[in-house]
Amino acid sequence: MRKFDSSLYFITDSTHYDEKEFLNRVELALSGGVTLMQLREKERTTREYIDLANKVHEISMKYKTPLIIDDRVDVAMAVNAEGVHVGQSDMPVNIARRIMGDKKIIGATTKTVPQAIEAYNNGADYLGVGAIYPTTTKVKTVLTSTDTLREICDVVDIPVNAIGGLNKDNIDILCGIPIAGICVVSAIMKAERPDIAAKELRKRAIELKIIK
Ligand code: TZP
Ligand code: MG
Repeated sequence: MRKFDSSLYFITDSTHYDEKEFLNRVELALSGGVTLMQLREKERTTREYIDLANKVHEISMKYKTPLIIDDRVDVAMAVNAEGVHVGQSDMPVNIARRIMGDKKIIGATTKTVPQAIEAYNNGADYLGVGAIYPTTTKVKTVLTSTDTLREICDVVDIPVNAIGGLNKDNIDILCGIPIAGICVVSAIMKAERPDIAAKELRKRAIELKIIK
């Protein structure tokens, strides 16, 4: 597995939901057509992270959607997820690659051109770039300009996804930038109907020719 489609990349946030409601929302999002999914947990113990990841993986496999685990190579390997996503203070991409092997997807957060070049040279399969807009999701981040996003797309030869505060009413800012896809948390996670939200977001991004 290293072939993947990052055009509609959904990142989870379980903080406001009990497990049943969370898993239900994950399944709705998958049924709405997300193409790649990331389980992102910041507060759980290792055992809790593994336990939830196993449950989420069971659902994502039903939809044949690759599951990426945020931050933790060990958790990704423990549940045989399709990949891992690392940030600038997580395990470096080249070390994650050495541990995980060639078959796993490794994504990296990069906010500047030098960071993007480094992750690319270290063997990243895709980059997440942002935050494009301020976000309400709990994250330590700064804003990345669309000029920087465009420059990153120009200098690396792997899929680049935009992230941060994106929703169907503001993604027009990405028009004409050769990104591979968009990453969202709130626009799907917090929607009344995650399945409809995913569908509408995809439709709008296709209409705007941001994704295919
Ligand atoms: N990295 C940069 S912004 C962000 C992450 C994980 C959160 C995006 O969440 P939302 O709700 O789509 O703004
Ligand atoms: Mg991280």
